[in-house]
Amino acid sequence: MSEQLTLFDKVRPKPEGLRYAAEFVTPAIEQELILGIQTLPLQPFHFGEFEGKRRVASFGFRYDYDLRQLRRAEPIPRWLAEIVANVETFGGPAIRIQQVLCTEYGVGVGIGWHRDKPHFDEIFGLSLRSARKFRFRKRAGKTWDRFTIDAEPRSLYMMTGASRQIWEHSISAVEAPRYSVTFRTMTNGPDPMTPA
Ligand SMILES: O=C(O)CCC(=O)C(=O)O
Repeated sequence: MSEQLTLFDKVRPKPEGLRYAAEFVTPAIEQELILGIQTLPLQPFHFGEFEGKRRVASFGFRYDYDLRQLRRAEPIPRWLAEIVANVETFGGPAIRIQQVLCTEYGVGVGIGWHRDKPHFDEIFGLSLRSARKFRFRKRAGKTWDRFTIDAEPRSLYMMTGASRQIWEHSISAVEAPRYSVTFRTMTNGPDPMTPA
Protein backbone atom coordinates (compact mmCIF):
# COMPACT_ATOMS: atom_id res chain seq x y z
CA MET A 1 0.00 0.00 0.00
CA SER A 2 1.24 3.52 -0.64
CA GLU A 3 0.19 6.93 0.57
CA GLN A 4 0.12 9.30 -2.37
CA LEU A 5 -0.08 13.03 -2.88
CA THR A 6 -1.43 14.05 -6.26
CA LEU A 7 -0.47 17.33 -7.96
CA PHE A 8 -3.89 18.66 -6.93
CA ASP A 9 -3.10 17.91 -3.27
CA LYS A 10 -0.02 20.11 -3.47
CA VAL A 11 -1.94 23.06 -4.90
CA ARG A 12 -4.74 23.01 -2.33
CA PRO A 13 -3.91 22.28 1.29
CA LYS A 14 -5.28 18.92 2.34
CA PRO A 15 -7.79 18.85 5.23
CA GLU A 16 -5.84 18.19 8.41
CA GLY A 17 -6.16 14.57 9.55
CA LEU A 18 -6.93 13.14 6.09
CA ARG A 19 -4.83 10.21 4.85
CA TYR A 20 -5.17 8.22 1.63
CA ALA A 21 -3.58 4.90 0.73
CA ALA A 22 -3.78 3.54 -2.82
CA GLU A 23 -3.98 -0.25 -3.34
CA PHE A 24 -4.78 -0.95 0.31
CA VAL A 25 -6.13 -4.37 -0.72
CA THR A 26 -5.21 -6.67 -3.60
CA PRO A 27 -7.62 -7.27 -6.53
CA ALA A 28 -8.25 -10.79 -5.12
CA ILE A 29 -9.26 -9.45 -1.68
CA GLU A 30 -11.35 -6.77 -3.38
CA GLN A 31 -13.26 -9.49 -5.23
CA GLU A 32 -13.79 -11.48 -2.01
CA LEU A 33 -15.10 -8.40 -0.21
CA ILE A 34 -17.48 -7.52 -3.05
CA LEU A 35 -18.85 -11.08 -3.06
CA GLY A 36 -19.25 -10.90 0.74
CA ILE A 37 -21.17 -7.62 0.50
CA GLN A 38 -23.38 -8.98 -2.29
CA THR A 39 -24.47 -11.85 -0.05
CA LEU A 40 -25.54 -9.50 2.79
CA PRO A 41 -29.22 -8.62 3.33
CA LEU A 42 -28.58 -5.04 2.18
CA GLN A 43 -31.38 -2.60 2.97
CA PRO A 44 -32.16 0.83 1.48
CA PHE A 45 -30.59 3.54 3.62
CA HIS A 46 -33.30 5.21 5.73
CA PHE A 47 -32.90 8.84 6.68
CA GLY A 48 -36.03 9.76 8.66
CA GLU A 49 -38.90 9.62 6.21
CA PHE A 50 -36.54 9.54 3.23
CA GLU A 51 -35.19 6.42 1.60
CA GLY A 52 -31.72 6.75 0.09
CA LYS A 53 -30.94 4.93 -3.14
CA ARG A 54 -27.84 3.30 -1.71
CA ARG A 55 -28.19 -0.06 0.09
CA VAL A 56 -26.41 -0.72 3.35
CA ALA A 57 -25.68 -3.24 6.12
CA SER A 58 -24.35 -2.13 9.54
CA PHE A 59 -22.39 -4.18 12.02
CA GLY A 60 -21.45 -3.50 15.64
CA PHE A 61 -23.66 -0.42 15.90
CA ARG A 62 -26.02 1.48 13.65
CA TYR A 63 -27.46 4.94 13.89
CA ASP A 64 -31.28 4.89 13.75
CA TYR A 65 -32.40 8.09 12.00
CA ASP A 66 -36.06 7.56 13.00
CA LEU A 67 -35.28 7.23 16.72
CA ARG A 68 -32.20 9.50 16.49
CA GLN A 69 -30.34 6.95 18.57
CA LEU A 70 -27.38 4.66 18.35
CA ARG A 71 -28.52 1.02 18.33
CA ARG A 72 -26.62 -2.21 18.60
CA ALA A 73 -26.34 -4.21 15.37
CA GLU A 74 -25.17 -7.71 14.44
CA PRO A 75 -21.53 -8.36 15.39
CA ILE A 76 -18.89 -7.67 12.74
CA PRO A 77 -18.79 -10.90 10.65
CA ARG A 78 -15.69 -13.09 10.68
CA TRP A 79 -15.04 -12.58 6.95
CA LEU A 80 -14.37 -8.91 7.71
CA ALA A 81 -11.98 -9.63 10.63
CA GLU A 82 -8.77 -9.51 8.59
CA ILE A 83 -9.56 -6.26 6.82
CA VAL A 84 -10.66 -4.71 10.14
CA ALA A 85 -7.29 -5.72 11.67
CA ASN A 86 -5.41 -4.22 8.70
CA VAL A 87 -7.35 -0.96 8.97
CA GLU A 88 -6.57 -0.80 12.71
CA THR A 89 -2.86 -1.31 11.95
CA PHE A 90 -3.01 1.46 9.35
CA GLY A 91 -4.75 3.79 11.83
CA GLY A 92 -2.29 3.25 14.66
CA PRO A 93 -2.16 1.65 18.10
CA ALA A 94 -5.14 3.54 19.58
CA ILE A 95 -7.55 2.53 16.80
CA ARG A 96 -10.26 0.02 17.68
CA ILE A 97 -12.90 -0.42 14.98
CA GLN A 98 -16.32 -1.09 16.49
CA GLN A 99 -18.66 -0.24 13.65
CA VAL A 100 -18.64 -1.35 10.02
CA LEU A 101 -20.98 -0.17 7.29
CA CYS A 102 -21.11 -1.97 3.94
CA THR A 103 -22.63 0.13 1.15
CA GLU A 104 -23.68 -0.59 -2.42
CA TYR A 105 -24.05 2.35 -4.82
CA GLY A 106 -25.91 1.65 -8.06
CA VAL A 107 -25.26 3.78 -11.14
CA GLY A 108 -26.44 7.34 -10.53
CA VAL A 109 -26.33 7.03 -6.74
CA GLY A 110 -24.11 9.18 -4.52
CA ILE A 111 -24.13 10.61 -1.03
CA GLY A 112 -24.82 14.24 -0.13
CA TRP A 113 -22.80 16.64 2.01
CA HIS A 114 -22.57 15.51 5.62
CA ARG A 115 -20.39 14.85 8.62
CA ASP A 116 -20.74 11.45 10.29
CA LYS A 117 -22.71 11.26 13.54
CA PRO A 118 -20.78 12.36 16.65
CA HIS A 119 -21.18 8.88 18.19
CA PHE A 120 -18.47 7.82 15.76
CA ASP A 121 -14.91 9.07 16.01
CA GLU A 122 -12.25 8.13 13.44
CA ILE A 123 -13.59 7.12 10.02
CA PHE A 124 -11.93 4.89 7.41
CA GLY A 125 -13.37 4.09 3.98
CA LEU A 126 -12.38 1.32 1.58
CA SER A 127 -13.52 1.88 -2.03
CA LEU A 128 -14.29 -1.16 -4.18
CA ARG A 129 -14.92 -1.84 -7.88
CA SER A 130 -15.10 1.72 -9.28
CA ALA A 131 -13.37 5.07 -8.78
CA ARG A 132 -15.20 8.07 -7.43
CA LYS A 133 -14.39 11.64 -6.48
CA PHE A 134 -14.56 12.01 -2.72
CA ARG A 135 -15.19 15.70 -2.05
CA PHE A 136 -14.58 17.86 1.02
CA ARG A 137 -15.84 21.33 1.80
CA LYS A 138 -15.50 23.72 4.74
CA ARG A 139 -17.08 27.14 5.24
CA ALA A 140 -14.72 30.05 4.59
CA GLY A 141 -16.78 33.19 5.13
CA LYS A 142 -19.32 33.46 2.32
CA THR A 143 -17.62 30.79 0.26
CA TRP A 144 -16.21 27.28 0.73
CA ASP A 145 -12.75 25.80 0.92
CA ARG A 146 -12.86 22.67 -1.19
CA PHE A 147 -10.70 19.59 -1.63
CA THR A 148 -11.17 16.38 -3.62
CA ILE A 149 -9.49 13.01 -3.60
CA ASP A 150 -9.84 10.39 -6.32
CA ALA A 151 -11.04 7.42 -4.31
CA GLU A 152 -9.65 4.66 -6.55
CA PRO A 153 -10.83 1.06 -6.28
CA ARG A 154 -8.97 -0.78 -3.48
CA SER A 155 -7.91 2.49 -1.83
CA LEU A 156 -8.43 3.46 1.81
CA TYR A 157 -9.03 6.95 3.18
CA MET A 158 -8.84 7.88 6.85
CA MET A 159 -10.55 10.92 8.38
CA THR A 160 -9.51 12.19 11.78
CA GLY A 161 -9.13 15.67 13.28
CA ALA A 162 -10.42 18.56 11.18
CA SER A 163 -11.08 16.41 8.10
CA ARG A 164 -13.57 14.42 10.17
CA GLN A 165 -14.88 17.03 12.67
CA ILE A 166 -14.97 20.25 10.62
CA TRP A 167 -14.98 19.42 6.91
CA GLU A 168 -18.08 17.88 5.32
CA HIS A 169 -17.73 15.16 2.70
CA SER A 170 -19.82 13.87 -0.20
CA ILE A 171 -19.66 11.58 -3.22
CA SER A 172 -21.26 12.58 -6.52
CA ALA A 173 -23.44 10.11 -8.40
CA VAL A 174 -21.36 7.12 -9.44
CA GLU A 175 -21.02 6.21 -13.12
CA ALA A 176 -20.42 2.51 -12.45
CA PRO A 177 -21.51 0.33 -9.53
CA ARG A 178 -19.40 1.03 -6.44
CA TYR A 179 -19.09 -0.70 -3.10
CA SER A 180 -17.55 0.71 0.03
CA VAL A 181 -16.76 -0.51 3.50
CA THR A 182 -16.71 2.20 6.17
CA PHE A 183 -14.90 1.43 9.44
CA ARG A 184 -15.54 3.59 12.50
CA THR A 185 -14.25 3.87 16.05
CA MET A 186 -16.65 5.01 18.76
CA THR A 187 -16.40 8.37 20.50
CA ASN A 188 -17.27 6.92 23.93
CA GLY A 189 -14.89 3.97 23.75
CA PRO A 190 -15.70 0.27 24.18
CA ASP A 191 -19.32 0.75 25.34
CA PRO A 192 -20.77 3.80 23.62
CA MET A 193 -24.28 2.89 24.83
CA THR A 194 -23.27 3.84 28.38
CA PRO A 195 -23.12 7.61 28.80
CA ALA A 196 -19.62 8.75 29.82
O1 LIG B 1 -18.93 5.26 0.50
C1 LIG B 1 -18.10 5.95 1.08
O2 LIG B 1 -16.89 5.82 0.89
C2 LIG B 1 -18.56 7.05 2.04
C3 LIG B 1 -19.74 6.69 2.87
C4 LIG B 1 -20.13 7.79 3.81
O3 LIG B 1 -19.68 8.92 3.73
C5 LIG B 1 -21.12 7.50 4.86
O4 LIG B 1 -21.73 6.42 4.83
O5 LIG B 1 -21.32 8.36 5.75
